[in-house]
Amino acid sequence: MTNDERTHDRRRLRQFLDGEARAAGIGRRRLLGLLAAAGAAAAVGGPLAPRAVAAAGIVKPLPEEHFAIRGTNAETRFAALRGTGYHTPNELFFVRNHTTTPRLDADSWRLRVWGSGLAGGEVEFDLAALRALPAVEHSAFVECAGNGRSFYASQQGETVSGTAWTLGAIGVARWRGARLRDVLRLAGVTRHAVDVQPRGLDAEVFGSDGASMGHVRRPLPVAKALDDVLLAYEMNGEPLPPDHGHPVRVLVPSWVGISSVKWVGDIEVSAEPLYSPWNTDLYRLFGPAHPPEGSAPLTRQTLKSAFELPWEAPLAAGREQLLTGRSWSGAGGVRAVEVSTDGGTRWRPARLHDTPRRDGWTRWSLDWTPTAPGRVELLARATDVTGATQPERAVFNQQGYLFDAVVRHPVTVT
Ligand SMILES: Nc1nc2c(c(=O)[nH]1)N[C@H]1C(S)=C(S)[C@@H](COP(=O)(O)O)O[C@H]1N2
Ligand SMILES: [Mo]
Repeated sequence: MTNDERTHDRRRLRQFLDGEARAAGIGRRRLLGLLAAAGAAAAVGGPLAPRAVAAAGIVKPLPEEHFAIRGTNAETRFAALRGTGYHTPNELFFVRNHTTTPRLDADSWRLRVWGSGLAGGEVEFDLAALRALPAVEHSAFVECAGNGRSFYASQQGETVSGTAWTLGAIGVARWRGARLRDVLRLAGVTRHAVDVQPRGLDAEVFGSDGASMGHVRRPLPVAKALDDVLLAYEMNGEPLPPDHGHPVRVLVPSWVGISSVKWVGDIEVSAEPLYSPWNTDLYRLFGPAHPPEGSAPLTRQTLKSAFELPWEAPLAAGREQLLTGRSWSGAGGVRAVEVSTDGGTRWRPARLHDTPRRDGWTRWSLDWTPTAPGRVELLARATDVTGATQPERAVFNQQGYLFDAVVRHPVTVT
């Protein structure tokens, strides 16, 4: 194998780890080939080892008890959220990076707003200009569209591409910043504008055959951009941390995480529809249940529930356990949660600790005294304010987005 080929294979393996398998056109069989080509050393301890990649790419500490490392990404362990309160502490918040966290200087940072949807030319903002605008605080989740993806394989026997998240690619924070609406108005947005496309200052992303996909960017319809979108510079009362977009990120409440572009450097305002890999090949639904060109670009997140318990948690028989968890929906607040401790035969309502909160989650709990030792599957099923309830099975799509089915969480009664 030539050096070039090896570099190419490593890059493609890295893309797979980054969750870009479909963009890179890597199937399962090809992945196995790539793993073999990269060599056992790379797979277990070399430069491609997930921990080494993440250590190089994510700034904050990633203790084993708080995070599972997945390629360039770090998934929050749900068990670590127990007792942490409503908002996810910044140090526990999951990180999803297409490449690596850039170190940007807030003083020299500028936001350029430009494009055919403006009345005049390009307008530039610095951080002081954003801070001078009315500040808005919005409590909202950021959740990856692929959160829960691993359950397509483990529960439904379906092969999908992308980062094999369990349920921890979500966090809820208090975001504070300027309204995108105010910035667009100041920049002279016209009634001809249709799409608004923020772009990140992190490194370019490489797609199939090593071709650049450019910087992370995804068009947002102007109606959403003028509604509740923020240019956030604070997260839970602190300046935005490096991994979450310092100094400024876009925050698009209730929508798939990719919309909330981190490290935003410019925003194109366009009188024509815009396209990027992140609203064409990626972040649409492909598969037998969907049109050949894929679904419309994804917008709102779906309905999910998670227990704040380790996978295979040991629980003592004959002792009362307080089961806790969280449920959330992109369609509105969660108004009811039922829990089954017998694999799905009988369901009991959980106690809710939050009123239904749009763009947020509802914490819940339930007492349970396991009787006989053995393996038990715990299930939690949420209903949101629209009346939607989590189904038993999620509708397949090739990239494993928007998993919404009830997850079967195994515990071991001892
Ligand atoms: N510039 C940039 N913005 C980005 C990304 C990225 O890699 N680069 N990842 C996106 C994805 S896929 C998700 S799910 C969220 C994750 O936000 P977090 O890392 O703050 O949790 O950021 C989005 N914004
Ligand atoms: Mo994501």
